[in-house]
Amino acid sequence: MSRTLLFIGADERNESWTKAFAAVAPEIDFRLHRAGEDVSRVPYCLAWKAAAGLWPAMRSLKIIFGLGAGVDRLLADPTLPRDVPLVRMVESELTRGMVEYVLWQCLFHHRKVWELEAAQSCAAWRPHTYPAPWDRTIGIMGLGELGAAAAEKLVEFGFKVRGWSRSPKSLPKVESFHGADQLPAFLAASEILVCLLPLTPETRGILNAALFAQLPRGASVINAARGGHLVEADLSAAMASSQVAAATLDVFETEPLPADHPFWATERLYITPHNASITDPRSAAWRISSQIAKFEAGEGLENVVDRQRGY
Ligand code: NDP
Ligand code: OXD
Repeated sequence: MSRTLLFIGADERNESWTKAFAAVAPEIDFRLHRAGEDVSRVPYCLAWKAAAGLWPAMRSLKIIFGLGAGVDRLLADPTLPRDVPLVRMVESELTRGMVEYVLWQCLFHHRKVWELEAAQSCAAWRPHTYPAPWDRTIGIMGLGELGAAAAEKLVEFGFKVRGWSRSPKSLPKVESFHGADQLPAFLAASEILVCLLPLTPETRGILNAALFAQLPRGASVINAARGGHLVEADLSAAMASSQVAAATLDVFETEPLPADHPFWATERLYITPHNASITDPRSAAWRISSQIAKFEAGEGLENVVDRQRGY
């Protein structure tokens, strides 16, 4: 069987991916996609999104590997083959990077760094107090690959951690909530709310006015999942009324965030450019090549997206 893996990435990291596969998985015939080439016999591809007409042209596909942990963009394409397994990205460096981001931002909001910024801007020596981590509750929406790893790290730091997922979970020292019925109870004590949900029809727009109103007054919101989770105007209103004191957003409905977007100038709203975590080509090449080897040996694939659930 041909082991061609077509890379449909179209980003400035093409060279890193080529080098990673050459170093880690030389048995894979890794090729960068070129417009107009014959793709009818390609068995494997690694994609973030494909140009119009490309999916139907790939008639021999056996596995589609998603370049990201989130597959909402791929699933939104009605031409994506429905009968080919879609494997999302799960790799140790992507998880480590997200844990680092969540810890960094939770500590930032826990210590209310904006108070220091305000004091420094007028050369004022103004020591402010903050609770111990065990008196601070962090709520994580989504207790999957990334949310569970982030929760574990926050627990290690001594925070009170609670998580919300679709199905019940049992994680050491994490108070778990699940389903729509338990969302209000989960939110009621979440002083720092972290969103690590996949974007699905059920979760689109979940970070909205009704949700912000259920948080403790002066809460912080961190969205590292997808821009589509957030109703932007609702966050602006919640921050204007101080119901939400501060926020960090890594993801946006429109990316790059337009230069004239009001978020750039919103006080206590911190922006990172969708780089909370980044897939590592070497670690990903290793994961993908081992999945291909297992698949060819007749073994099952891991991290296959459930098309019904949308993640
Ligand atoms: P997983 O699929 O492993 O986890 C998803 C979690 O969300 C699960 O716990 C799932 O519940 C829960 N969930 C899904 N739908 C609902 C719902 N309707 N109500 C309650 N809980 C729900 O995903 P990952 O942890 O790997 O990734 C999460 C997201 O992070 C990705 O989809 C992507 O959008 C984003 N991401 C962002 C990056 C960035 O740089 N900003 C980098 C990587 C990912 P259950 O466990 O019960 O199924
Ligand atoms: C992802 C991302 O989903 O980088 O992996 O956003």
